[in-house]
Amino acid sequence: MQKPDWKTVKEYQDITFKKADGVARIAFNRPEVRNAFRPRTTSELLDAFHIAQEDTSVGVILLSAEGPSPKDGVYSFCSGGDQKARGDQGYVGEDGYHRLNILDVQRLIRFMPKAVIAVVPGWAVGGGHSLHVVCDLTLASKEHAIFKQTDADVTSFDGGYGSAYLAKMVGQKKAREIFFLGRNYSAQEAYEMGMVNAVIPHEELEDTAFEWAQEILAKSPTSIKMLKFAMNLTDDGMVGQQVFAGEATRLAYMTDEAKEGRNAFLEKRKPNFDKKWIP
Ligand code: S0N
Repeated sequence: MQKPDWKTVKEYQDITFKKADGVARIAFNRPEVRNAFRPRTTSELLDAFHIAQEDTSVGVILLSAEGPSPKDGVYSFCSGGDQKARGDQGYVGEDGYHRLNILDVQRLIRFMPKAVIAVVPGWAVGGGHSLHVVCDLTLASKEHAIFKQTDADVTSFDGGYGSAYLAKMVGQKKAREIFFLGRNYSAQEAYEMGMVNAVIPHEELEDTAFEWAQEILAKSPTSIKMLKFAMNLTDDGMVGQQVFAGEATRLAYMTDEAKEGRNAFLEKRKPNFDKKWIP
């Protein structure tokens, strides 16, 4: 098994961000609160994901978590919105404004032109559960991963990808059970429902995620991007069409027709498209 030689890309307070051999690893780093996210965490995530998106040497992103908790040794992926950062009008940032922007993070993952793998070492709860749902693949620790939806316990609910897209993934009845009852599900149960790709012995989880990433990196980057956007399209409406069609336009730019269109305009003449209406 190839061992990654992780190098820090940028230092943050609430997350870590490393990369090795074409793989970026962005990880929650508040294990003492089960990796709950506060406004600072979400802005750091947005920054790191933007950097990973723009970095042409990165082809796959792992969304993982540091841990276990120094307090009690418990592992977690993410326990959702930090309830201690929640004022009477919502989650309060250090600037005093009510914001969380976790949905911006979800959209970045969803529209990321690269595969994003959720690596779940422990609790995936509330908004943390929704984040694994929106990732392209999920790998879970056999011994420690627990999947749970508490949104309806704390009146902080995700009515978008976290619930509606989950229902497409595991079926309507199961998704309603997950949200309405808020039970704990093991990695194996999550796998059987279809929301986890593989259940991995805890000690091998990170290396296995890196290995899956290497397998994806061996594929054609354009194919991975177009397949991801094609699979997103039907659930994302006009925005899904926009994202997919934008890539079709990018490919069209590479044709002789496109060069002729641009040159004709710049040279102030009529374009000669050498009309071949290829079937
Ligand atoms: C994760 C749980 C099940 C773990 O239980 P366990 O192992 O018994 O540990 P605890 O003793 O409960 O916790 C250990 C320490 O960690 C703190 N902590 C845990 N989770 C959080 C949290 N989410 N926020 C703040 N602190 C947390 C505990 O307080 C404890 O600390 P100490 O030792 O100091 O007491 C269990 O912990 C649990 O159920 N946690 C809460 C899970 C939860 O309800 N999360 C919020 C759910 N909602 C969202 O995430 C919504 C997200 C969102 O923001 C959003 C989504 C869609 C649309 C809009 C929004 C938006 O608001 O912007």
